[in-house]
Amino acid sequence: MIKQIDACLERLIATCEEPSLRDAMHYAALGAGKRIRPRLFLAACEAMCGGYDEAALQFACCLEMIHAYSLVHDDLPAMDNDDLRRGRPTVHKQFDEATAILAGDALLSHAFEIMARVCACAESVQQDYAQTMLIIARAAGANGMIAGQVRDLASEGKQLDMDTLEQIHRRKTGALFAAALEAGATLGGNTHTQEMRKLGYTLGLAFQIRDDILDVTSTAEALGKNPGSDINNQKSTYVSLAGLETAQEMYKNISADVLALVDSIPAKTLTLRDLITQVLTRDK
Ligand code: GRG
Repeated sequence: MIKQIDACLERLIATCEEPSLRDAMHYAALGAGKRIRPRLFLAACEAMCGGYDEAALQFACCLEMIHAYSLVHDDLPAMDNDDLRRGRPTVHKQFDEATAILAGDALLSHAFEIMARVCACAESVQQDYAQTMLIIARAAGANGMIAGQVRDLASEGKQLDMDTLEQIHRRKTGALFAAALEAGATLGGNTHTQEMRKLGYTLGLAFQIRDDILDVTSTAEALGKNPGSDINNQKSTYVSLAGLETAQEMYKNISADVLALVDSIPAKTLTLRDLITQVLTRDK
């Protein structure tokens, strides 16, 4: 699945005609990331209808382009100011700040252009392309991931309570996870979409707790990014609020919730379950 996603990303980014911009977009989107969101989308689609087609692959890649843009912008000096991502220099370090801003902008707009083209070229009304696009757009936008980022930046230097922290991560990380699963299920036949959405939000929170744990227990070499970024930026994390041991206990419980949710969905979720298990046991 990852090979198909990367081949499709290559094709979609190759249509950018500006060589220096194309290079930066390629660097940002095709680095050694885990491709979790597009894989969740395709696995959800497959769970509902037994497979996925070229349109599904393109939607999946749009999710990855939106995710890649968020990483590029999040790493900028005006935000988290990180210089290592996916085991190599961040885009603004490898190129320059202006190029990083523009490559992020281009990845985001390219994703919307591709999704709009899939909708416009649809020959059949059987598959709900427009609804699939809407779910992704809503999650990426002002009431989704970006709202999470705004709240995250505003929280720097403040000691948050657990509910506020959860509300931030629900938008910043959870929204795109939930959209990947809900949109995949929508494209795959428009069933069990709300269960998939709930699963996505729960997985997103689990992912974030794991991220906070790895941030204090792992190394830059293993993670491909510098640990301690949240602490350096004076951000609250599950570990800073609850302590490492309690965060680990929370992680165990939420992981069990995630797997129970997958198992409660009456669809062919074998591939999805495998993928979710990989996400829950990740060490980078
Ligand atoms: C709109 C600028 C902007 C930001 C939105 C999503 C986000 C907010 C910022 C991205 C940075 C960040 C630390 C998000 C928290 C979730 C997280 C740990 C993302 C990293 O995702 P992985 O581990 O990354 O899936 P790879 O590199 O594997 O794709």
